[in-house]
Amino acid sequence: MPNTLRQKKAHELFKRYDGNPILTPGDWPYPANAVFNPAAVKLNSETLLLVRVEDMRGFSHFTVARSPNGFTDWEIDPSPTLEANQSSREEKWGLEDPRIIWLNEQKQFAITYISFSEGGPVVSLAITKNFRTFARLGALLPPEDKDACLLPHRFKGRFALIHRPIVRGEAHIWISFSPDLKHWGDHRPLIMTRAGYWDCHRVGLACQPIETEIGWMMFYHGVRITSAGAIYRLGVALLDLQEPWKVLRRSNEWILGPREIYERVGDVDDVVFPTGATVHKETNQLNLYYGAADCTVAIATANLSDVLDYIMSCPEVKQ
Ligand code: BMA
Repeated sequence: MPNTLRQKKAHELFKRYDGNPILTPGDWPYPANAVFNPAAVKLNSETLLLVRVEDMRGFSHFTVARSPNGFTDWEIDPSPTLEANQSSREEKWGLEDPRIIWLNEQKQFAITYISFSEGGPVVSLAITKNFRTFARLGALLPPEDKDACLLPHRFKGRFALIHRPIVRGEAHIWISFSPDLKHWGDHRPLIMTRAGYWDCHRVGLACQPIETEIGWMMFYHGVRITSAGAIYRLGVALLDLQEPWKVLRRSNEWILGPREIYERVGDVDDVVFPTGATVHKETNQLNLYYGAADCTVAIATANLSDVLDYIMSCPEVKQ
């Protein structure tokens, strides 16, 4: 049963916060060119963002920003929280686009992020209990690969990683499996680009997948390249809860796209790029954190049941 009288349309699901953008380079305690594409997690009654910060050389690192309500009063670490080890070839050109999940078995947070190596972007993993000290577990798969997140537990004995390798120049979302978080295999395509649609050129995971009663709610970004450049928009799919390599539903329409000036104009125009979300059970609210035009952090909120109703109205996927 829909929870509202009229089911919301794709573009009505998310409401942008009036105070957007919530974090800008001007808020930063040290010089920064851009602050964007943050991972998000709830930690002790606070919202913690691990924000990608681009320095004045064009290299990125991560800095923690904490807020009591997820919207305002951000307390930003005074210096970078997690930086690239630039003497390693793997991290030579910085760290980008983190996603966070809680690993049930390890009882630690897992951060999947991109190390920009000399050979291209690689998916890397670090774990932490407190976002102060981190254990780096290294690169998981060879370049070129981006937009990755682990799922929080094993499936039939194996961990699962959603990621976006470039294969023969094509950019589809894949899922891979590992017995130990180190050796990855059984790679399978999950969500493919769609000729003609808004997501025809590239797709990639957006925020961490969200576990619901009816499946994993998986937001993803889709790219169309136009004569004026690329447009990054957001879509949603539903993965099977026990067998997440099965896609159950996928939206035909995008649900959030560049519209406001802070999304339309920046270092890279026309980009909404969600990389983190928090779910607030008391209010059934989903807070989606996204990079806007590769410059600032913005937030849009949705009612979780509205999104689920919407996904269930989307076409079933035949695999
Ligand atoms: C993607 C990533 C993101 C970036 C986006 C838009 O490929 O590199 O970090 O926000 O492009 O420029």
